[in-house]
Amino acid sequence: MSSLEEQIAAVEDEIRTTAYNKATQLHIGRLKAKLAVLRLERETRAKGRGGGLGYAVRKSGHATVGLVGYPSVGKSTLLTRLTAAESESAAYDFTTVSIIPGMLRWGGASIQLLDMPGLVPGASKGRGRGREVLSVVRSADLVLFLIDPEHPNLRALANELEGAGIRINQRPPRIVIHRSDRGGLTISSTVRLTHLAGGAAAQIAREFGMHNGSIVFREDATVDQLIDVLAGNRVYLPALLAVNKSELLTPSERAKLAAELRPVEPAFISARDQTGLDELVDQIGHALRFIRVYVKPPGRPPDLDEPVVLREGDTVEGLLHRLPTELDRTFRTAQIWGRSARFPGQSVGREHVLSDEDIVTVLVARGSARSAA
Ligand SMILES: Nc1nc2c(ncn2[C@@H]2O[C@H](COP(=O)(O)OP(=O)(O)O)[C@@H](O)[C@H]2O)c(=O)[nH]1
Ligand SMILES: [Mg+2]
Repeated sequence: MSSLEEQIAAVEDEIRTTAYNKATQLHIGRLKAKLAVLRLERETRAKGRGGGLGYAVRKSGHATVGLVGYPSVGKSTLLTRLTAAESESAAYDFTTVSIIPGMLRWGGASIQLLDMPGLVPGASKGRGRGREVLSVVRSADLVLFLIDPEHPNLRALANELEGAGIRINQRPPRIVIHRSDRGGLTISSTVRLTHLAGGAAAQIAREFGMHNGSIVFREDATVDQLIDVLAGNRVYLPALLAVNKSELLTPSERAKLAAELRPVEPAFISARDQTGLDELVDQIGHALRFIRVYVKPPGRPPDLDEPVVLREGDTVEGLLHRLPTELDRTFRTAQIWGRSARFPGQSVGREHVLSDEDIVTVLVARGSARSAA
C-alpha cells in the first residue's frame, strides 16, 4: 500500500500526462475528484497532528487583508509604510517569521493588514511554513498580492492559493447539494450542462462517497466547480495585485509588464519611495465593499457623523452585533430609511440586507429596560 503522498503524486502525474479530449474528459474529471479527496485526507491528517492549524491571528478592525507574496518583494516595508506597525524588513529572505498585523484607516473603516512570511513554491504542500501562512490567508477578507518586477510570476502565486482551496475573484458555484442515506442520486439542472452532462456529475459525486441525495445545478458548472462544492472547504476571496519596486521600471518596462499581467490591472507602487500608496489603499477600501449605516434613536435625528461600518451583504443581524448587547437581546424590529427600504420607515427583521447609507432605528420588545436605540 503506497503512502498518501505517493498516491497524490501518482494521480497528479496521471492528470498531467493524460491528453485532454472528448474521450478522456470524464476520466480526467474523475481523477481530479480522486485527487481532491486525497488532499482532503491529507488536510485531515495534518490537523490531527496539530499541524496546518495556522497561526492564531486575532482579527480586529472591520476587515482583514492578507499580504501575499514571495520573500523579499517588500511586504514588510509596505506594511510599515501603510500602518503604524513595526514590521522589520531587511535585504534578505525570511525576515518575517510570524504574522505581523497593522491597522490602516479608510473612510471611517479600520482595516487590518497582515504581513506574513513569503510564500515559496510548494507552499500549499507545506513547504516554508506554507500551510500555516495559507490558513491565515483563508481567514482574510481580501488578498493583496504583492510582486516585484524581478519575479512577476503571479500565476504561480495564485496556484499556491488554489492548491490550498482558496478561490480568487470567483463567486461560489451555484450548485446546491443535499446528502441523504437512501434513494439514490438525483441530478437536475435549471440550465443546459455542457461540462457535466451524461452521468459525469454522478460519477464525480461517487468519488466523494456520495451515493444518495440530490445535486441541483443553477449554472453550467465545470468539473472543478462541482469538485469545489463537494469538497466543501473552499473559501472565495477577492484579490488585488500591486507591483512593488516599480520605481526601478522604465515607462516601457512598466507597459510591458502591464501587458503581461492583463486582464489583471495592478497598482504600480514603490513602498520605499511611498508612491502609489494612496491609490492602493483606495482600491483596498473599495474592494472590501464597506457600507455605512446610521443609527437613529426613535424620535431623534440620526447621528450622521458616526456611521456603523459594515460590509455589503450584511444584515440587521450584523448591525446588532455592533450595538450594545441589550439591543440584540431585546430586538423586536428595525425601521429602515434608505436604499434598502421599499418605503421610508419600512419595518424589517434581522435577516434584512442593508445598503450603504441606510438609516436604521432599532425597536425593542415592550417592557425592556430601554425602548429603543
Ligand atoms: N527598490 C525598492 N526596494 C524596496 C521597495 N520596498 C522594499 N524594498 C526592499 O526590498 C527588500 C525586502 O523588503 P521586505 O519588506 O523585507 O520584503 P518582504 O520579505 O516581502 O517582507 C528590502 O531591502 C527593502 O528595502 C521598493 O519599493 N523599491
Ligand atoms: Mg517580510
